[in-house]
Amino acid sequence: MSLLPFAPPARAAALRVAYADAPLAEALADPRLLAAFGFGADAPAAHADPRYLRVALPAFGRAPLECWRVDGEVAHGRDGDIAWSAGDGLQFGALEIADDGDIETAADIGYARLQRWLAESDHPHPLRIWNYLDAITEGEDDAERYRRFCVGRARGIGRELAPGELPAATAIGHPARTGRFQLYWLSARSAGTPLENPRQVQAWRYPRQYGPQPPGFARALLPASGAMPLLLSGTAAVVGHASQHGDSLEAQLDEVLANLGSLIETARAQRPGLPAQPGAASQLKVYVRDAGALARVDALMQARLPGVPRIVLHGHVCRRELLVEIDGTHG
Ligand code: 3EB
Repeated sequence: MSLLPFAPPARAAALRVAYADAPLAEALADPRLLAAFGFGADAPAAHADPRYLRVALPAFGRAPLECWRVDGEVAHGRDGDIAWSAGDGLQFGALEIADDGDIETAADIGYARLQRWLAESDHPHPLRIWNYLDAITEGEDDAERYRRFCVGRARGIGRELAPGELPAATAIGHPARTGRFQLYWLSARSAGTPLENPRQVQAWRYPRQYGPQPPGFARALLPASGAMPLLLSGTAAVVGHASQHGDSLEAQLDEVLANLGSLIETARAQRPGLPAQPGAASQLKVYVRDAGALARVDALMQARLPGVPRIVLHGHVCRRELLVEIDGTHG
């Protein structure tokens, strides 16, 4: 055994995201798998292994598994209602809260639990958070469920987050009722850098017309480790703070792609090694409001970004007029 005079240099956390056409058991057999996600009704609903999570949004075609892998052995377990895994300076966690119609309370409970978990964790920095909830645009004006969700989320967090601590995020509605608010996240030992989009108003500065509580998320997050991809928040056809292009799905999709391009450009100012365009090293999840438009959106994505792995899902964006949203990873 050698006695090192200094601790070896900390290796940078490496997360690799891939969409894999592999059976779940094969993915879970990999000791470096941090998490695997199934989508739609064909995916297994649950698994004893806490690294597996199903997102019940219907998929266009047979969705692959989304696999997160790290460079190193992964530990995993359950702590009450939280399923978790950790390795290589990164932690995955997932939580579900019953939602009997009061999404404000469900979000409050979920985020209070998440804050407690992070505060006690050795991976205290949330880099990326996903929220899936029922009937996201049901209810009028400030009673709309997404707006109530934003109020409950802020109350559960319990303090104002500084712009420098905002995670990247997604909030999407289930087209069919599940009775559950699903919350999952990627957190890290090291904080990352939240990024904003120069084409968009910061979400946390949205004007009052969008609800009493502006949503607390950054448009993207650049992890501290150069071996990790850029984490892109749910991105819609919002320019400034306003939804664009009325009911033109194609124009909205092109605006979303312009927003993603702008985020990539912003990230490249700090990390020039990131690819300039979405490509084979990107993974995009495309959420489409109308089931009847799934095939068209898939074809448009194939035409615009033929080499980019994608999963097309039936899900509702948090403003009624928004027909499509994309999140993902890049680089
Ligand atoms: C938007 O640009 C679209 O409330 O966590 C995208 C990503 C959106 C995250 C959230 C909301 C959230 O405002 C909506």
